Amino acid sequence: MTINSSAWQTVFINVNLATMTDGANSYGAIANAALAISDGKIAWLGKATDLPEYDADTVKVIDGQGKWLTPGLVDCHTHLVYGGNRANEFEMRLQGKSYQEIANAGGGIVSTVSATRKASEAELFAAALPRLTALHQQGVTSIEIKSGYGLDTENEIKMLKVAGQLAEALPVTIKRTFLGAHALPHEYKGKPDEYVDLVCNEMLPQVAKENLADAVDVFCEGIGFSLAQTEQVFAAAKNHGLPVKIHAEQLSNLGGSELAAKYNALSSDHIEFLDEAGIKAMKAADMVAVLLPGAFYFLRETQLPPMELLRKHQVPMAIATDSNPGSSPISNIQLMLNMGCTLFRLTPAEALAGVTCHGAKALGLSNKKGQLAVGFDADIAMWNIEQPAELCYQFGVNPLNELYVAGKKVV
Ligand code: DI6
Ligand code: FE
Repeated sequence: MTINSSAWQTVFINVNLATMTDGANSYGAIANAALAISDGKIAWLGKATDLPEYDADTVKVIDGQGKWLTPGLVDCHTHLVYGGNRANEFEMRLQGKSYQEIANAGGGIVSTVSATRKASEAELFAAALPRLTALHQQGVTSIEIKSGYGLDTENEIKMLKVAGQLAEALPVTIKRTFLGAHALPHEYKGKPDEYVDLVCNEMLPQVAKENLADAVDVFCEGIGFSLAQTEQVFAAAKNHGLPVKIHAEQLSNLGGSELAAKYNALSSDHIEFLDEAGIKAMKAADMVAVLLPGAFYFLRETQLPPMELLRKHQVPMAIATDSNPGSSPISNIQLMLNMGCTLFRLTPAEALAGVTCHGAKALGLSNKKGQLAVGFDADIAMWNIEQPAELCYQFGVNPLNELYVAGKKVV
């Protein structure tokens, strides 16, 4: 292959690379490396001793002084646009009430729905921006944001528009997910099928028409939507050419992951109660298992996701914050890396793959994000660390040194 170094704009020298091109098997590390960028893409990478000649007068040279580069991080599951907060429910849970009891008593998701409906676009934007900024400052360059606290056409669209505005405000790639089937709004109490009809026949067509979502999600759970209702939403999504994903097997096993596999879903998320049949179906459908240790921690769950079986069947595991007001009020990706290891017993390489290559796959971005590889987007984090495991080992001190998006320095 001939290398056209005259097209390079930037070259990193004196760096170590965690390329994350080997899945969760290893960091894909290259020590004493260099990396070149051309037109926002990675144009070359390898051992420093193999670096082709380039014109140091026209290329910007960045001396990394031995720091590590990883792909920009991916947070593939968040609900970070919402009104209000639920600290009151946190107190109730500390006094012994369960998440389900609070939801059944009219709290939970629907209490955030009231606050979100009341908030203007500007107010929702102002509340979400610090959460997104915090993640971005920790190296996140791609993120998913779900709707699901509007639960009517107008307010679901309002949330998705705010998610779009966030993408204008910060140099972060934002994938939007329509989660109209998140909970039953109070005005449809006792009429879940009518609500699902509204989701399928009014909300989803409008969202698709206005191009406001990249995917469709359903909360398939005893306190959410049944398997049959979930399938109705998936069928409607398919009609509109939108990929699906699912909140499944979080509190019980309804078989949501297997259903999602039938629809070639991008991912099944939470999955503490997932069984081997579901795992096999996910593998056959090339899905990602998205683990959300923040929700597991915050709800003080005890049922661990089936990591051993996921490994055995080589289902790629992503990790995400699930940033939301009820079950994971957390906008900290480093904490998730740490919890992925301490709570879910992932190896640091598995955890890092979870927020890079596998997180990107969960968003349908596996061919351009989440790896340091030639032709991939030059979304690159530079870290003040001596070894990649440090990213999972500590939190509280931000090891991010610099962040690049499409080859431009943004932090
Ligand atoms: N599972 C979750 O973890 C979030 N949504 C869902 O379906 C929690 C949403 C909330 O409690 O506000
Ligand atoms: Fe969630």
